[in-house]
Amino acid sequence: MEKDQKQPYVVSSKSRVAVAINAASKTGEWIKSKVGDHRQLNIKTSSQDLVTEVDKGAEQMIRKLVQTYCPGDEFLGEESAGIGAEASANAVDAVKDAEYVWIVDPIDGTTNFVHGFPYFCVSIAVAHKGEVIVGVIYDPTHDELFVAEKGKGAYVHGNLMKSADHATLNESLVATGFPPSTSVELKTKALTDILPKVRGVRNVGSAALHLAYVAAGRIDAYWEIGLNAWDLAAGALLVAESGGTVTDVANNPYDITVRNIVASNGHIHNELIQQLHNSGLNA
Ligand code: 2AM
Ligand code: CA
Repeated sequence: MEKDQKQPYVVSSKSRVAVAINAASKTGEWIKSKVGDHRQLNIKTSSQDLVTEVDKGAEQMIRKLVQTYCPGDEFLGEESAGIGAEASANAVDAVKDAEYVWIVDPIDGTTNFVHGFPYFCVSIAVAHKGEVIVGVIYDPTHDELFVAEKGKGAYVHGNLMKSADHATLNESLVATGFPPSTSVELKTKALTDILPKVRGVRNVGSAALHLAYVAAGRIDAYWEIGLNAWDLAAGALLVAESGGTVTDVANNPYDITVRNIVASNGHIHNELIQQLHNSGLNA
């Protein structure tokens, strides 16, 4: 009896969502307290690709919570995965068949965090045998918690989210991003081609927030080329659970190896994919 009482408390798979919410909100509050107060700014692949001690500390906080409550689960975090596209792809490959893997971006939007531009978030997903089953995104500046569980819908502040209803590109507000890993020519061609065809184009600098905003119906679609699993996994589930569509740019269904993302309200998906193909984005 006494021995049992000393066993660590291990959550069931259902409660992984509770651990993810707890980790995202605690870590997000700490990150917010560090805006304007980071000490080390290190460059990863270029001066557009940054990391601070806050990114690393935040990842450690989340890792410790996962180890405490879900020992045995695998962990894939941006700051421990290795730098560069190849290292990222290898890190995803190593865990994609795991029973449970936590896919974590401790700060999505690090450049914004460094500059005090108030759009960054914590992104935490759990995949079961490669399928994302939990997605939690917390934006501490706006105190917005986005939560999705596979088959149970997507919520913000506890309210069910539904992606937007707009049926054509010309009535749609869309978003994209410009990660340093992708060719300037491809990014700008897609952007200049689509600008006259949509209501507007936004870029807040965080892939995870763009996906959360598609789920919330605030924007109709989002695409970006050259991202990593941790930027996308939680947000992809939010979009799918809010009734939207998530694929790669070739229109294959989303999985955790996807790097070129197209997420939409569903109604404009094919029109957007065609538009991107016409601009030379097709693989
Ligand atoms: P990050 O802040 O976690 O690095 C902005 O266009 C998006 O691109 C952000 O979600 C950002 O995530 C991501 N990003 C930034 N640098 C990147 C890089 N070198 N490779 C891939 N994605 C990157
Ligand atoms: Ca990051």
